[in-house]
Amino acid sequence: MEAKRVIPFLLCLLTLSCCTPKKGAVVVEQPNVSVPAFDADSAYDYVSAQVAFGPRVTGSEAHKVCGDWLVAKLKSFGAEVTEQTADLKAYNGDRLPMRNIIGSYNTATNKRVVLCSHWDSRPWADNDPDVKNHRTPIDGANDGASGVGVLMEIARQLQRQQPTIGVDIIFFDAEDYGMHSDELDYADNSWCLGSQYWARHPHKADYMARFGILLDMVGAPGARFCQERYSRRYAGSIVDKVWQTAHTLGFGSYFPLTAGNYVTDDHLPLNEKGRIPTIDIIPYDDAYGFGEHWHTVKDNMEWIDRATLRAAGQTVLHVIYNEK
Ligand code: AHN
Ligand code: ZN
Repeated sequence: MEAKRVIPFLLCLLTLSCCTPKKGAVVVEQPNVSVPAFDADSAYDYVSAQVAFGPRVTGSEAHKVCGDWLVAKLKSFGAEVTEQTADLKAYNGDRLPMRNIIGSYNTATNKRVVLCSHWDSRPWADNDPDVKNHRTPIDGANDGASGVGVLMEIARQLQRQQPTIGVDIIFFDAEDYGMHSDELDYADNSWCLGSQYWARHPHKADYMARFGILLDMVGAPGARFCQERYSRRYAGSIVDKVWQTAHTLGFGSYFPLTAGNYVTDDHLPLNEKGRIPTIDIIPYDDAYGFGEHWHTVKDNMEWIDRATLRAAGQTVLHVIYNEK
């Protein structure tokens, strides 16, 4: 049933049960929460603005300029912005001036939810069918910019209408500097360096959140966000809540109720070190992997579809505004 028909139906039921409570019956109040409409054009523009800076490879000039833009934009959307910087080393010895960017809303409450994405882009197109591209940096329109674009639009909405809970939007750096696929050595732990750092050093002492939602590659047409396995293991009830919400809103085709695979991503340090139950909305499918454009020079604006951004963004907005 679509939302338009579900709501009057539920209201009818509520009126019937609320007006004539049986003696001793528990009356559950269901105030009608209004959820803002996610503007997919706006999210799309935030994706393309990031891509226009050039590849946001950690330590590059484009990375610095884009980071400044993200900070300024979050501030303009009324967030309290915290920046975390650290000098990290990549698995291959490259110096990584890490910069995590955190935008916080409604800091007075400790009923909090984390929304996160990585904002760096991969330094190499090492999955490209043409080996000549294996050292070329990618646009990362989907892999990186899409999740951040959706969260920027959510930030804009949070300023316009405050939900009951507090929200921390975290843009993690240095997610995608993981081991190049041509390397023969095995490098343990080369991915997700920014989120690993944050899990060890949260931006506030003793920081805790009810749960977290990671958005990764949420822009490709027809994306299928199978239920990622670590998410089910560590945050099964949040997976259920988010997928159910998506289905209620009519986005069921993007959110199949089937298990995906285990994906090493920024939600892992939050679950394992930070003890925050965190899910990953990511389009991994055993048949197609992350999609043919993944870590190739094709990961550009041509792979960004407003309908997918909306499916992810509107679903997350509903979850946030329904949190009490
Ligand atoms: C690995 O390929 C190890 N993890 C996938 C996580 C990822 C990469 N997300 C974006 N790029
Ligand atoms: Zn990647």
